[in-house]
Amino acid sequence: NQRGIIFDLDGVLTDTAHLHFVAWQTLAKKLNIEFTIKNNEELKGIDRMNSLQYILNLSDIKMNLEDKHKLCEEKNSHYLELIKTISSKDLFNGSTALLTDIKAQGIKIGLASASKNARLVIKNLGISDVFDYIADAHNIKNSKPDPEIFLKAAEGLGCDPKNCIGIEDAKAGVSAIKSANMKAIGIGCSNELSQADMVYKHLKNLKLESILAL
Ligand code: B16
Ligand code: MG
Repeated sequence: NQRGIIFDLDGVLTDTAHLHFVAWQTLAKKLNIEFTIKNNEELKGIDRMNSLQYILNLSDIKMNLEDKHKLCEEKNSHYLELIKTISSKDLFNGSTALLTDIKAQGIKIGLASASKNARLVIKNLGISDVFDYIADAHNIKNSKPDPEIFLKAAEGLGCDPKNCIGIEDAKAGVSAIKSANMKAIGIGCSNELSQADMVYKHLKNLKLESILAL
């Protein structure tokens, strides 16, 4: 009955959303598409290609797949430049304490991130060693809200999904956790994340005792 806690990365342990925003907005400007911070909210948890498609849908631009891949590459090179500056000081308050408490209880820790850059981000944050298993956009086929990434993480941890708890900041992510038959903790706005079993405004408000009481 091994227990596991599976973390989303962007928006749960650190805030890379503003860096994704800078990179997408630069690209949108080039295409003459207006892309706002509010639009960016919709991209949380959404993979790269689907994010580009969302932006193109704000205009009437039609594009072939090859060109879309080129634009994804371009956005990603910019994003890679931006995440070079990330370090442990970018971890959200409370993350290190929570991760340490979980480890001390012998509970497995997994990562379920839609980002292909997840390994690089956790390396820069200095928390690579914390994770017993990493599921990211490289080892799954269907993106959130499909449960695949959380199921993959549970399997990798050697845990039954019913003994796992997922933590997410995105609506699509919370849906993915619930479809995987796990308990879901939302980080952010309770109206937005109403599908979650409990919601905290910030990770620092979340304590291990509350997670285990779920
Ligand atoms: P990349 P998460 C997601 O990460 C981000 O929330 C989302 O905004 C981003 O588009 C996606 O990763 C893909 O990222 O272009 O780096 O592969 O929240 O699932 O950790
Ligand atoms: Mg997220």
